[in-house]
Amino acid sequence: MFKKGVIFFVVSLVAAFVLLSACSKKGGETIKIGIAGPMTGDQSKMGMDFKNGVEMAVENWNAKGGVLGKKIEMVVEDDQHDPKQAVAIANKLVNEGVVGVVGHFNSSCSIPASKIYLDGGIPQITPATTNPTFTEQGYWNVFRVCGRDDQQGKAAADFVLGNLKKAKVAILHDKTTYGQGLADEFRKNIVGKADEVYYGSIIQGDKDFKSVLTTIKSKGPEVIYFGGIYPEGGLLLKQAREIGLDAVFVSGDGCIDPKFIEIAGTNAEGSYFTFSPDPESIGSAKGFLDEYHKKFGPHGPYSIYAYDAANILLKAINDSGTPDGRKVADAIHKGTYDGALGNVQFDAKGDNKIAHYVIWQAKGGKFVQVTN
Ligand code: ABU
Repeated sequence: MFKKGVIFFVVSLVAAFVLLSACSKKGGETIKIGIAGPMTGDQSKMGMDFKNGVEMAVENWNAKGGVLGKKIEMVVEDDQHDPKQAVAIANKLVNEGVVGVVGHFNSSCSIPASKIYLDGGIPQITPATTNPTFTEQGYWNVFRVCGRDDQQGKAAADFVLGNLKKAKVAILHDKTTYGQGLADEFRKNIVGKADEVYYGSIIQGDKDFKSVLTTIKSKGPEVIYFGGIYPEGGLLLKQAREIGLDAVFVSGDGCIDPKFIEIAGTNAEGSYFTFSPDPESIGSAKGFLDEYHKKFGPHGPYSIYAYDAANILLKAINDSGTPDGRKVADAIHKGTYDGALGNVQFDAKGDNKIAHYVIWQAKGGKFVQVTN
């Protein structure tokens, strides 16, 4: 009994110390914001797109004097798309005294990290995490600028059934929170309307998918729907074509990056993807695109989302007049933000009220929006 009391006292003391030291760091010379994502490894293109988008927003704010009378400092951390590493860097960011975090990319990282940010009392805005669980946990501190996989999976199923009019479908995912979640949302929406000839998984990081693809080929699908990210998606498609599996390849936002085409080569041609509308057709995105292209070259799918996420966070710090995380999150909830993507407002859960999915296709070595 005594021992339990002592342990509780020590744990409380350590927690109070960590929180106090994070709070005192918030009162430093600069306002720190965290940027978290896969900065190295096979998904680092996404992390770099995040970093570039946030950097542009921060430079613009700093050019106008920063926020709360202080310069803004970026603290960039690499989660290597590994959930354990995501928790470790989330703790690091909280201890570093960041006022809020833009990140992570992967749902499997954003979800466990969100609890650390919640306990640390800071808001987290993800530009790209689409698994519904992220905003279904009842946390006050989570926001997403992008849409959700229940919307995205339905959009893909509607397209396969209504536009492609395909009836024999194979479904494959990478066993991640995002990949399996998205595949299951797609599956939910084709049940009773199409013939599911195969449902299965691959392992993220594997390079040879010919065995599973040979099994899928024997089932004669007209469509392969893949829930996963471009390193595996590009290879899957390339190897499918190599074994003569010519089903139409359909996937989600995790595959819509030039890296996918780089990996799949000309085999990418004709495949379909769900994603949000092309920023090139959004008037409010023009300034962002011009500046980004000049600074960094071509934008990635989520560069603009990271830019808007950073601006939303910085505007909320400015509007609330304090680095206090709870007050900043309240300001994000109450605010309406006219950014590069247009108007962004969040519902009570932290989801973007106006998120819309359209269909894109790989054509002539690039991605082209094909539906509205
Ligand atoms: N939404 C695309 C991939 C990121 C994620 O895991 O949600």
